[in-house]
Amino acid sequence: MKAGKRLKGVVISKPIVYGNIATELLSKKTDHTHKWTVFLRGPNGQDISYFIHKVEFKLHETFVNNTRAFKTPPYEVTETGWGEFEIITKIYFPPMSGEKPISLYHMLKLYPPESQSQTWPKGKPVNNFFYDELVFSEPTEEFFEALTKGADGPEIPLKVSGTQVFSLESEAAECNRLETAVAQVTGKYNEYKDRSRAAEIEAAKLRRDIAAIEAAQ
Ligand code: SLL
Repeated sequence: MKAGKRLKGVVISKPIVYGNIATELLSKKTDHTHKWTVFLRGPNGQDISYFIHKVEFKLHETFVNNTRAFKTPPYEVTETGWGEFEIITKIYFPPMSGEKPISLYHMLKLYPPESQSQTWPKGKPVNNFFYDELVFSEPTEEFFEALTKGADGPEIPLKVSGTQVFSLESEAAECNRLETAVAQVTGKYNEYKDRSRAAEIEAAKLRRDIAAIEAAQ
């Protein structure tokens, strides 16, 4: 194995889930209104540390020591606070990977969606999670080894359960929804195309009629 040699044509992607969960503080001793946790993890809750060197969460500058770094899981920060802001999660990969760090931008959510704010049960957590994939294009041989050896079991769970809100099942349902939408759009497109053709034929006929009338005058 030659250090740093990249594997041509090889692409490996690793699923991740990141985001935050927040609960309202019911007894407010300070101006802090919520307790929240921002995290990065595998969609199945599985270990992702075998291809990660370090994770940094950059919080709003109103927080003490606002950059929090973790070399081992869990990659998460729990805090209390009073406001929503953007958190930058910077993922560093092992030096032998030659990969640049990746930054994820996440809006910390403390409040339920506007449309549900009236009916939201007191104390019910607010979730704002995202599924994403880290894509490694032409990894180094050493990183390839690490990426493929470390995986423990399926990377996305089959079914939705508890906090595992992304699953193969939900992915398939999403694909179905997209296919239905594409079919609807294609149907509408064809319908308009037919109508537009009919209108063009009609317009051509009218132009001919007008020319004939003009010629007859
Ligand atoms: C806002 N633009 O005004 C945002 C900023 C900052 C939130 C939100 C600090 C907590 C602490 C905290 O919650 N900052 O004092 O430790 O809503």
